[in-house]
Amino acid sequence: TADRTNWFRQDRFGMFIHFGAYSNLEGEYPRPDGTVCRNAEWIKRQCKIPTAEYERRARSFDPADFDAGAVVKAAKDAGMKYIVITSKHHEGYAMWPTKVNSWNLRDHSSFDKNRDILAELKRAADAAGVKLGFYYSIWDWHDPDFPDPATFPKYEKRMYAQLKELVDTYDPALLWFDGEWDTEDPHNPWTARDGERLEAYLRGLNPDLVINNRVGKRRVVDGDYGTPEQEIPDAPVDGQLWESCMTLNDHWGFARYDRNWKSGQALVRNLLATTSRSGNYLLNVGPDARGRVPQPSVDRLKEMGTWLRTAGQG
Ligand code: JFZ
Repeated sequence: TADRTNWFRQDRFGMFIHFGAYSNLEGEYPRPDGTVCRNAEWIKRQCKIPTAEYERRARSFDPADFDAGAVVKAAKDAGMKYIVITSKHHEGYAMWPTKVNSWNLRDHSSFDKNRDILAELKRAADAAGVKLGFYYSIWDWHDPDFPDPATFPKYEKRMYAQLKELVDTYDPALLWFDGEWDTEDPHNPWTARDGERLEAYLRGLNPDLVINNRVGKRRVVDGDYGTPEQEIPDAPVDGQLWESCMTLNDHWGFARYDRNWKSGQALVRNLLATTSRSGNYLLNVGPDARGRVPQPSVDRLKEMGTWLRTAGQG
């Protein structure tokens, strides 16, 4: 563990990217009755959007302005050393051309069929010396085999196949699991044993993969590091490595109505509070429907980088 997490202990500061079919709605679902339901990456669930309607809305998803070079530059200018992008969030939509199903950015969108944003990010990140990792949700709202314990093994097989695609195709440095928890959804069949098995499988694919603890149900013993969310703990739990993830405003995915941006000063304070307690800081941006990182996010990242480069010099 000590060896494979060396870079992670060094790098300290990363960019989280929440980007999916939900981004195409930009946080708003106009209901048939004329009211508007607001959410971000949970919009399908929270606004009870019927699957057929959600699929219809994903058809027009065309993030043509996604610019991997600009994303990596924004991260690098901020002082970030690694990037973790959602390869598949709870909605089940794959952001790469998976062969496992057609619920993905190549086969179910209006996006250029020759583009692959994960490949673009990988290339740009490699060129800039920035590491790339993937968020992957175990919980899947789209796959009909997920919620039924009788069919769950079929889903699990597809999940393993998708993860193998990700590891083989993009050689990620890190995997960030999520959706392993017991939610209000009584149908999350993920067990402690499933987590152990998955982690062992991934270690077999690539022993250097850094994996977060949400791969399993046991939090402290599963994976390489803990993941407190939107909070900075006082001290590590049981000596475990940890990484605190936070957003720049109040949402992970893009929400056009959310202008509650944290100040550059507050962000620097959070970064220092985290790193001074031996934690990593993973700070989120949510690109819009066209794939652009919102300007207020870019501005704040720039401010952080400027502060980091000039602190104590002025
Ligand atoms: C999850 C997702 O549901 C959310 O959309 C986002 O991706 C975030 C980074 O992760 O939300 C969580 C996950 C774990 C906890 C709470 C919210 N938790 O452990 O308390």
